[in-house]
Amino acid sequence: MFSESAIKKIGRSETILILTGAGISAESGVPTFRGENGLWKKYKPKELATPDAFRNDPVLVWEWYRYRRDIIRSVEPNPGHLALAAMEETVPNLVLVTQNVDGLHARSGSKRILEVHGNIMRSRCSQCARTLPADEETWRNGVPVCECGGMMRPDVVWFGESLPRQVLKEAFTAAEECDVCLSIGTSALVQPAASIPWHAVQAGAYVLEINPESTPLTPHIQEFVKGKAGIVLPELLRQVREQQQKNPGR
Ligand code: BV8
Ligand code: ZN
Repeated sequence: MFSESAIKKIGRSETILILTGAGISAESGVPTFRGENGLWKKYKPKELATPDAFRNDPVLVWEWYRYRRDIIRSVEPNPGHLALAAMEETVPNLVLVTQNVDGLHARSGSKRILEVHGNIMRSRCSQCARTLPADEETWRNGVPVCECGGMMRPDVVWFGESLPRQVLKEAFTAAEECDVCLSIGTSALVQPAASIPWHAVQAGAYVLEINPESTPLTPHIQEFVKGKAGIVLPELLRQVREQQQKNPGR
Protein backbone atom coordinates (compact mmCIF):
# COMPACT_ATOMS: atom_id res chain seq x y z
CA MET A 1 0.00 0.00 0.00
CA PHE A 2 2.84 2.42 0.87
CA SER A 3 6.61 2.43 0.54
CA GLU A 4 9.13 1.50 3.23
CA SER A 5 10.45 5.06 3.18
CA ALA A 6 6.98 6.50 3.88
CA ILE A 7 6.67 4.31 6.99
CA LYS A 8 10.16 5.29 8.12
CA LYS A 9 9.59 9.00 7.45
CA ILE A 10 6.29 9.04 9.33
CA GLY A 11 7.66 6.84 12.14
CA ARG A 12 10.59 9.20 12.70
CA SER A 13 8.87 12.53 12.03
CA GLU A 14 8.73 15.18 14.74
CA THR A 15 6.04 17.26 13.09
CA ILE A 16 3.27 16.06 10.79
CA LEU A 17 0.76 18.32 9.10
CA ILE A 18 -2.44 16.63 8.01
CA LEU A 19 -5.00 18.24 5.67
CA THR A 20 -8.35 16.49 5.36
CA GLY A 21 -11.31 17.11 3.09
CA ALA A 22 -14.79 15.70 2.63
CA GLY A 23 -13.37 12.33 1.51
CA ILE A 24 -12.37 11.34 5.06
CA SER A 25 -16.01 11.62 6.15
CA ALA A 26 -17.37 9.80 3.08
CA GLU A 27 -17.12 6.36 4.75
CA SER A 28 -19.09 7.72 7.70
CA GLY A 29 -21.90 8.46 5.26
CA VAL A 30 -21.42 12.22 4.92
CA PRO A 31 -21.78 13.08 1.20
CA THR A 32 -18.73 14.77 -0.34
CA PHE A 33 -19.04 17.90 -2.45
CA ARG A 34 -17.98 16.57 -5.81
CA GLY A 35 -18.44 12.82 -5.49
CA GLU A 36 -21.08 10.51 -7.00
CA ASN A 37 -23.98 11.38 -4.70
CA GLY A 38 -22.17 14.57 -3.71
CA LEU A 39 -23.82 17.63 -2.24
CA TRP A 40 -22.94 19.42 -5.48
CA LYS A 41 -25.31 17.13 -7.41
CA LYS A 42 -28.56 17.53 -5.46
CA TYR A 43 -27.95 21.13 -4.47
CA LYS A 44 -25.70 23.80 -5.90
CA PRO A 45 -23.39 24.53 -2.94
CA LYS A 46 -21.83 27.25 -5.09
CA GLU A 47 -25.29 28.85 -5.09
CA LEU A 48 -26.22 27.92 -1.52
CA ALA A 49 -22.93 28.23 0.39
CA THR A 50 -22.59 31.95 -0.36
CA PRO A 51 -23.48 35.23 1.43
CA ASP A 52 -25.73 36.21 -1.50
CA ALA A 53 -27.76 33.00 -1.24
CA PHE A 54 -28.23 33.70 2.48
CA ARG A 55 -29.24 37.32 1.85
CA ASN A 56 -31.70 36.22 -0.88
CA ASP A 57 -33.25 33.27 0.93
CA PRO A 58 -31.98 32.57 4.46
CA VAL A 59 -34.75 30.00 5.08
CA LEU A 60 -33.69 27.92 2.02
CA VAL A 61 -30.01 28.08 3.03
CA TRP A 62 -30.90 27.01 6.58
CA GLU A 63 -33.00 24.14 5.19
CA TRP A 64 -29.84 22.86 3.43
CA TYR A 65 -27.71 23.24 6.55
CA ARG A 66 -30.33 21.56 8.79
CA TYR A 67 -30.48 18.68 6.27
CA ARG A 68 -26.68 18.36 6.52
CA ARG A 69 -26.75 18.70 10.34
CA ASP A 70 -29.28 15.83 10.50
CA ILE A 71 -26.98 13.62 8.39
CA ILE A 72 -23.99 14.50 10.60
CA ARG A 73 -25.94 13.79 13.82
CA SER A 74 -26.86 10.37 12.45
CA VAL A 75 -23.30 9.24 11.55
CA GLU A 76 -20.23 8.15 13.50
CA PRO A 77 -16.54 8.84 12.98
CA ASN A 78 -15.03 6.06 10.83
CA PRO A 79 -11.71 4.11 11.21
CA GLY A 80 -9.96 6.85 9.19
CA HIS A 81 -10.88 9.54 11.75
CA LEU A 82 -9.99 7.20 14.63
CA ALA A 83 -6.58 6.37 13.13
CA LEU A 84 -5.73 10.08 12.89
CA ALA A 85 -6.80 10.62 16.50
CA ALA A 86 -4.57 7.68 17.56
CA MET A 87 -1.68 9.07 15.50
CA GLU A 88 -1.52 12.04 17.89
CA GLU A 89 -0.11 9.57 20.46
CA THR A 90 2.72 8.39 18.19
CA VAL A 91 3.82 11.72 16.67
CA PRO A 92 5.22 14.41 19.01
CA ASN A 93 3.70 17.30 17.08
CA LEU A 94 0.74 16.60 14.82
CA VAL A 95 -1.44 19.41 13.44
CA LEU A 96 -4.74 18.38 11.85
CA VAL A 97 -6.12 20.97 9.43
CA THR A 98 -9.59 20.16 8.18
CA GLN A 99 -11.75 21.73 5.48
CA ASN A 100 -14.68 19.75 6.87
CA VAL A 101 -17.31 21.46 8.94
CA ASP A 102 -18.80 18.21 10.32
CA GLY A 103 -16.89 18.07 13.63
CA LEU A 104 -16.11 14.34 13.17
CA HIS A 105 -12.38 14.76 13.94
CA ALA A 106 -13.20 16.18 17.39
CA ARG A 107 -15.79 13.46 17.98
CA SER A 108 -13.16 10.82 17.15
CA GLY A 109 -10.76 12.23 19.78
CA SER A 110 -8.33 14.40 17.79
CA LYS A 111 -7.16 17.38 19.87
CA ARG A 112 -5.03 19.70 17.74
CA ILE A 113 -7.59 20.55 15.06
CA LEU A 114 -7.66 23.66 12.87
CA GLU A 115 -11.12 24.05 11.28
CA VAL A 116 -10.33 26.35 8.35
CA HIS A 117 -13.93 26.39 7.07
CA GLY A 118 -15.73 26.63 10.42
CA ASN A 119 -18.22 24.22 11.97
CA ILE A 120 -21.77 23.45 10.85
CA MET A 121 -22.88 22.65 14.42
CA ARG A 122 -22.42 26.30 15.43
CA SER A 123 -24.21 29.45 14.24
CA ARG A 124 -23.00 33.06 14.25
CA CYS A 125 -25.05 36.26 14.55
CA SER A 126 -24.95 38.39 11.39
CA GLN A 127 -25.18 41.53 13.57
CA CYS A 128 -23.09 41.01 16.70
CA ALA A 129 -21.05 37.91 15.65
CA ARG A 130 -22.04 36.03 18.84
CA THR A 131 -21.77 32.27 18.21
CA LEU A 132 -24.05 29.54 19.58
CA PRO A 133 -23.93 25.73 19.50
CA ALA A 134 -26.83 24.31 17.43
CA ASP A 135 -28.64 22.94 20.50
CA GLU A 136 -28.83 26.41 22.09
CA GLU A 137 -30.34 28.22 19.09
CA THR A 138 -33.76 29.92 19.22
CA TRP A 139 -35.60 29.40 15.93
CA ARG A 140 -38.23 31.77 14.51
CA ASN A 141 -39.83 31.47 11.03
CA GLY A 142 -37.19 29.06 9.78
CA VAL A 143 -34.04 30.84 11.00
CA PRO A 144 -32.27 31.08 14.38
CA VAL A 145 -32.36 34.54 15.96
CA CYS A 146 -29.85 36.11 18.34
CA GLU A 147 -30.62 37.79 21.69
CA CYS A 148 -29.65 41.06 19.98
CA GLY A 149 -32.40 40.46 17.40
CA GLY A 150 -29.93 39.69 14.61
CA MET A 151 -30.37 36.69 12.30
CA MET A 152 -27.94 33.81 12.93
CA ARG A 153 -26.07 32.11 10.03
CA PRO A 154 -24.17 28.82 9.97
CA ASP A 155 -20.70 29.46 11.44
CA VAL A 156 -18.96 28.22 8.28
CA VAL A 157 -16.84 29.97 5.61
CA TRP A 158 -18.86 30.49 2.42
CA PHE A 159 -17.49 30.93 -1.09
CA GLY A 160 -16.26 34.49 -1.49
CA GLU A 161 -15.60 34.79 2.27
CA SER A 162 -12.15 34.82 3.78
CA LEU A 163 -11.03 32.04 6.08
CA PRO A 164 -10.41 32.74 9.79
CA ARG A 165 -7.07 34.59 9.57
CA GLN A 166 -5.34 33.25 12.68
CA VAL A 167 -6.35 29.65 11.93
CA LEU A 168 -5.12 29.90 8.34
CA LYS A 169 -1.83 31.48 9.45
CA GLU A 170 -1.25 28.62 11.90
CA ALA A 171 -2.02 26.09 9.15
CA PHE A 172 0.48 27.65 6.71
CA THR A 173 3.15 27.90 9.43
CA ALA A 174 2.65 24.23 10.31
CA ALA A 175 2.92 23.35 6.59
CA GLU A 176 6.22 25.22 6.31
CA GLU A 177 7.65 23.58 9.45
CA CYS A 178 6.47 19.99 9.06
CA ASP A 179 8.72 17.17 7.88
CA VAL A 180 5.77 15.06 6.73
CA CYS A 181 2.46 16.23 5.23
CA LEU A 182 -0.54 13.94 4.63
CA SER A 183 -3.26 15.23 2.26
CA ILE A 184 -6.29 12.99 2.82
CA GLY A 185 -9.67 12.91 1.05
CA THR A 186 -9.54 16.29 -0.61
CA SER A 187 -9.88 17.17 -4.28
CA ALA A 188 -7.28 19.90 -3.61
CA LEU A 189 -9.38 22.40 -5.58
CA VAL A 190 -10.78 24.84 -3.03
CA GLN A 191 -8.49 27.75 -2.27
CA PRO A 192 -6.81 28.89 -0.12
CA ALA A 193 -6.99 25.56 1.83
CA ALA A 194 -5.71 23.64 -1.21
CA SER A 195 -2.46 25.67 -1.04
CA ILE A 196 -1.57 24.29 2.40
CA PRO A 197 0.08 21.06 1.12
CA TRP A 198 1.87 23.15 -1.53
CA HIS A 199 3.63 25.03 1.25
CA ALA A 200 4.80 21.68 2.61
CA VAL A 201 6.01 20.64 -0.87
CA GLN A 202 7.95 23.91 -1.22
CA ALA A 203 9.44 23.53 2.27
CA GLY A 204 10.83 20.11 1.25
CA ALA A 205 8.51 17.99 3.41
CA TYR A 206 7.68 14.37 2.52
CA VAL A 207 4.12 14.71 1.14
CA LEU A 208 1.84 11.68 0.91
CA GLU A 209 -1.70 11.82 -0.52
CA ILE A 210 -4.51 9.34 0.22
CA ASN A 211 -7.42 9.41 -2.22
CA PRO A 212 -9.24 6.90 -4.50
CA GLU A 213 -8.49 9.35 -7.33
CA SER A 214 -5.51 11.52 -8.20
CA THR A 215 -5.76 15.30 -7.79
CA PRO A 216 -3.88 18.40 -9.06
CA LEU A 217 -1.49 17.86 -6.11
CA THR A 218 -0.59 14.26 -7.05
CA PRO A 219 2.12 14.95 -9.68
CA HIS A 220 4.05 17.17 -7.23
CA ILE A 221 4.35 14.94 -4.16
CA GLN A 222 6.47 12.00 -3.00
CA GLU A 223 3.79 9.35 -2.61
CA PHE A 224 0.22 8.83 -3.81
CA VAL A 225 -1.74 6.04 -2.11
CA LYS A 226 -4.80 5.15 -4.17
CA GLY A 227 -7.42 4.07 -1.66
CA LYS A 228 -10.06 4.91 0.89
CA ALA A 229 -8.99 6.71 4.06
CA GLY A 230 -10.94 4.31 6.28
CA ILE A 231 -8.89 1.38 4.91
CA VAL A 232 -5.50 3.01 4.33
CA LEU A 233 -5.09 5.02 7.55
CA PRO A 234 -5.52 2.18 10.08
CA GLU A 235 -3.00 0.10 8.07
CA LEU A 236 -0.59 3.05 7.88
CA LEU A 237 -0.82 3.55 11.66
CA ARG A 238 -0.26 -0.20 12.26
CA GLN A 239 2.89 -0.27 10.13
CA VAL A 240 4.23 2.95 11.69
CA ARG A 241 3.77 1.58 15.20
CA GLU A 242 5.43 -1.71 14.19
CA GLN A 243 8.38 0.22 12.79
CA GLN A 244 8.64 2.35 15.94
CA GLN A 245 8.61 -0.78 18.16
CA LYS A 246 11.39 -2.30 16.06
CA ASN A 247 13.44 0.92 16.27
CA PRO A 248 12.53 2.57 19.60
CA GLY A 249 15.25 5.21 19.06
CA ARG A 250 12.95 6.55 16.31
C1 BV8 B 1 -12.12 33.04 -0.86
C2 BV8 B 1 -17.75 25.40 4.08
C3 BV8 B 1 -12.00 35.29 -1.41
C4 BV8 B 1 -19.16 25.65 3.70
C5 BV8 B 1 -16.48 25.38 2.01
C6 BV8 B 1 -11.04 30.18 -9.29
C7 BV8 B 1 -9.77 29.71 -9.03
C8 BV8 B 1 -9.31 29.59 -7.70
C9 BV8 B 1 -10.12 29.98 -6.64
C10 BV8 B 1 -11.38 30.45 -6.94
C11 BV8 B 1 -11.85 30.57 -8.24
N1 BV8 B 1 -13.10 31.04 -8.18
C12 BV8 B 1 -13.45 31.24 -6.90
C13 BV8 B 1 -12.39 30.93 -6.15
C14 BV8 B 1 -12.31 31.00 -4.69
C15 BV8 B 1 -13.05 29.85 -4.06
C16 BV8 B 1 -12.63 28.53 -4.63
O1 BV8 B 1 -11.57 28.02 -4.29
N2 BV8 B 1 -13.48 27.95 -5.49
C17 BV8 B 1 -13.17 26.66 -6.05
C18 BV8 B 1 -14.47 25.89 -6.29
C19 BV8 B 1 -12.37 26.86 -7.34
N3 BV8 B 1 -12.67 29.90 -2.66
C20 BV8 B 1 -13.38 30.69 -1.84
O2 BV8 B 1 -14.36 31.30 -2.16
C21 BV8 B 1 -12.81 30.79 -0.44
N4 BV8 B 1 -12.75 32.17 -0.08
O3 BV8 B 1 -11.40 32.74 -1.77
O4 BV8 B 1 -12.44 34.28 -0.51
C22 BV8 B 1 -11.49 36.34 -0.54
C23 BV8 B 1 -10.12 36.59 -0.52
C24 BV8 B 1 -9.64 37.60 0.27
C25 BV8 B 1 -10.53 38.35 1.06
C26 BV8 B 1 -11.90 38.07 1.03
C27 BV8 B 1 -12.39 37.06 0.25
C28 BV8 B 1 -13.72 30.08 0.56
C29 BV8 B 1 -13.72 28.61 0.28
C30 BV8 B 1 -14.46 27.90 1.40
C31 BV8 B 1 -15.82 27.47 0.93
N5 BV8 B 1 -16.45 26.67 1.98
N6 BV8 B 1 -17.08 24.69 2.99
C32 BV8 B 1 -19.96 24.38 3.71
O5 BV8 B 1 -19.38 23.28 3.90
O6 BV8 B 1 -21.17 24.50 3.54
S1 BV8 B 1 -15.70 24.54 0.76
C33 BV8 B 1 -16.14 22.92 0.68
O7 BV8 B 1 -15.27 22.38 -0.30
C34 BV8 B 1 -15.91 22.06 1.91
O8 BV8 B 1 -15.25 22.69 2.98
C35 BV8 B 1 -15.01 20.97 1.34
O9 BV8 B 1 -14.21 20.36 2.28
C36 BV8 B 1 -14.22 21.80 0.44
C37 BV8 B 1 -13.24 21.17 -0.48
O10 BV8 B 1 -13.80 20.11 -1.05
P1 BV8 B 1 -13.17 18.68 -0.58
O11 BV8 B 1 -13.13 18.65 0.91
O12 BV8 B 1 -11.92 18.45 -1.30
O13 BV8 B 1 -14.32 17.76 -0.99
P2 BV8 B 1 -14.60 17.26 -2.46
O14 BV8 B 1 -15.94 16.67 -2.50
O15 BV8 B 1 -14.22 18.33 -3.41
O16 BV8 B 1 -13.51 16.10 -2.66
C38 BV8 B 1 -13.64 14.91 -1.91
C39 BV8 B 1 -12.37 14.15 -2.21
O17 BV8 B 1 -12.37 12.99 -1.42
C40 BV8 B 1 -12.30 13.70 -3.66
O18 BV8 B 1 -10.99 13.92 -4.15
C41 BV8 B 1 -12.58 12.20 -3.59
O19 BV8 B 1 -11.85 11.46 -4.57
C42 BV8 B 1 -12.06 11.87 -2.22
N7 BV8 B 1 -12.70 10.72 -1.57
C43 BV8 B 1 -13.96 10.23 -1.76
N8 BV8 B 1 -14.14 9.16 -0.93
C44 BV8 B 1 -12.99 9.02 -0.23
C45 BV8 B 1 -12.07 10.00 -0.62
N9 BV8 B 1 -10.85 10.10 -0.10
C46 BV8 B 1 -10.50 9.20 0.84
N10 BV8 B 1 -11.31 8.22 1.28
C47 BV8 B 1 -12.56 8.10 0.77
N11 BV8 B 1 -13.36 7.11 1.20
ZN1 ZN C 1 -26.49 39.14 17.84
